[in-house]
Amino acid sequence: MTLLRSISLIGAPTDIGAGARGASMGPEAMRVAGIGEALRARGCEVQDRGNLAGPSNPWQPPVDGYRHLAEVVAWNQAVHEAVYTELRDGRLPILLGGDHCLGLGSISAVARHCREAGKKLRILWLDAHADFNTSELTPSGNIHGMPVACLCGFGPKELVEIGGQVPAINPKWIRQIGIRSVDEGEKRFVHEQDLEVFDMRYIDEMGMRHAMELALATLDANTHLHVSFDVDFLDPDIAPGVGTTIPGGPTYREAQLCMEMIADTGRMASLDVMELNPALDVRNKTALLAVDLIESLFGKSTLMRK
Ligand code: B3U
Ligand code: MN
Ligand code: MN
Repeated sequence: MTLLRSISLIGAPTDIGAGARGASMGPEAMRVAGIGEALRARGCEVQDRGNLAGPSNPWQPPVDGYRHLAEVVAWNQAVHEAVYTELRDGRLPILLGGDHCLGLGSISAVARHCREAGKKLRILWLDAHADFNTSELTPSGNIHGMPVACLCGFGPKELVEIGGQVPAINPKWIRQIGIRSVDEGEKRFVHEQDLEVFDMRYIDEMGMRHAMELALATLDANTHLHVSFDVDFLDPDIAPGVGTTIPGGPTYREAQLCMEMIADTGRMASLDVMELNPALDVRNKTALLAVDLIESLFGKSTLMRK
């Protein structure tokens, strides 16, 4: 299926929530890899809104379990407003990260939009990590390991309140795919909150097709599907340009199938592309791969589909 959509690219050039520097260069690497041209070739109308502005990275240790909390709040507020504005104008926002702490600003805006438009929300979280830490559970204080918990209402007031309603989302709306690195306390919390996780063991045993069939089940014509794509979802052999590589991720073919099955639903209405780190990449190959996968997400396929 081809999605003829009006798309807005929003760059969020920061690594404020990450454990390694460099995701701040992600938006430009995606542009250099041709994201705009690729989407136009799919028949989409594309506006590049340029980059958001925010505080620089002071590279300080955690305070009370959080690194750079004030700066993370400022960046997320900017992301929230930008994503919300595009949705309100009937456009499909693609957030170019930036580290994954910004998923909070993006998804809280999507949730606000869905509340106002009377839509159901389903979130696909493609990631090696569950990103479900809190200040008590985190081994690092890095807020890119916390956005899902914050969206579900577990986190500092300034962050959980960004969308205007607490919690911004219900954990039942999320499906996590590709997970293979979860911290000890985080594991218990994922279980307690009953997150629906298709981890790599599940994908190995049952296949990407079955995982995606379940993750995409019960979508209807009134569902807004949001995809939060942390590039470290992919196996590091094919995607080395991320801050936290975890072996044993989806292969090229598995990732393509995942994207194709999302495209087939015709329901995707917003997208985050996060954690791309050009400082760790090889000749921009991870950005080129991300663009290739995004083409599939927007309906590129080998043959005409029935
Ligand atoms: N769970 C670890 C590592 C991590 C989470 N997200 C990323 N890395 N990219 C943490 O620090 O919370
Ligand atoms: Mn992540
Ligand atoms: Mn990750």
